[in-house]
Amino acid sequence: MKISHADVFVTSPGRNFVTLKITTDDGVVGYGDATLNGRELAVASYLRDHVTSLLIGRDPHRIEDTWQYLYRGAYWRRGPVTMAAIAAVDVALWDIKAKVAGLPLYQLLGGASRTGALAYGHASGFDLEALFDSIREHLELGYRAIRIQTGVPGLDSVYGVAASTKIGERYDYEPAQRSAAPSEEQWDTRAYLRHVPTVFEAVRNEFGPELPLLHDGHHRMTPIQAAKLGKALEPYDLFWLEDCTPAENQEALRLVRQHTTTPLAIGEIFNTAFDYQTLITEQLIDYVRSAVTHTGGITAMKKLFDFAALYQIKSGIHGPTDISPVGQAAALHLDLAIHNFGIQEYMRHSPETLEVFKTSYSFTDGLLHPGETPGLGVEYDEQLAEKFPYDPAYLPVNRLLDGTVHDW
Ligand code: GCO
Ligand code: MG
Repeated sequence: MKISHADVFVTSPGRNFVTLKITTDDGVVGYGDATLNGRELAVASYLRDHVTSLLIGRDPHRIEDTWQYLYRGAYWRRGPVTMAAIAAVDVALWDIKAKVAGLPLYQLLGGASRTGALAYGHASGFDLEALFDSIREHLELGYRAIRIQTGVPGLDSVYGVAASTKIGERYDYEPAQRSAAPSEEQWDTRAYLRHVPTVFEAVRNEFGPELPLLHDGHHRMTPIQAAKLGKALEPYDLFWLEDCTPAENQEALRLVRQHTTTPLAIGEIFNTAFDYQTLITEQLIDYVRSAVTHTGGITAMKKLFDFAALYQIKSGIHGPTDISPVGQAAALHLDLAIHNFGIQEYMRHSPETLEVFKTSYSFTDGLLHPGETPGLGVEYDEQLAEKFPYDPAYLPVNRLLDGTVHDW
């Protein structure tokens, strides 16, 4: 068996996605997600201009060898563009291998360790009333764990707070405004730090102590600010506080950890296990947030989770709507199979996205399941995809009130 074709598709059914399709000489097709929000065309070019021709004629079953060939062979290692491209090849090859075996992919990863993957959804609202409506709507949909983001008094908009709280209306809200140039938002950390604990107090009073609640700090705090927030949120028993600092400086998490028992999750912008080395070996975090799509695919993620498991650190795979249904399906197969599963982010794609990508995963009583279709269980409708051409769209830029550019 040999790879005979490798094609890259860019489409925008509601938002932009990059998909790699690998075809074998006996007609088996595998898909991989190569979407990097706001930098989609860079990954498409990396694949088209530097990778697809290298794949032709290779044995699709040699997944580890192909991974090493692309990672080491390029000489230039790591980085989001490279690792998204490698991830797309890796996931497409796993899709092919599982289809040839006639098994859903999770069976090749060791089989199911659980009946389904606990998912969390994004509730948000600019004020408490809108937030409570959004939480209720998520509970009605069956979510058993919920991320909470709100507006901050004095700021006009905050990234992560949906323009409409109604799922389906403008639920697919990222970037906040889709436009050819990034929109600009304002930020005030002191106002945020004062406000967030009051929101969690109100949510606990309204919804009780049991519901697992999560919060995303989006890299906006310094270590001492993050320590202060983690400590202030302890009475509200968070499932996790995410991306409290820009964790390129892994050592910074020592300070946060010394001050708070609020569980910490980090890693959606990381792309290799090396980004976690100190965080994991010193047990400075509780959850690994990498996306399969941005961290080298299933091969690399399985190793990363096995490494994390040695330190009782669990998974919390990144699953926003800028991960395509192909990337989301890959995550669900891992979630079902690995022992140290924690939780899976699940934002739900728009109806247009789900017409282009036909999925076989399901969401029942708060649990996701990848389904029993051989392979990943996702089909890509090329003809329909062509009707949704690439639409330049950027994530926002954040500025402090004095104009200084800040993390968003
Ligand atoms: C999350 C994230 C996302 C990112 C987005 C950027 O926790 O889901 O923070 O919403 O901002 O994936 O492309
Ligand atoms: Mg996040």
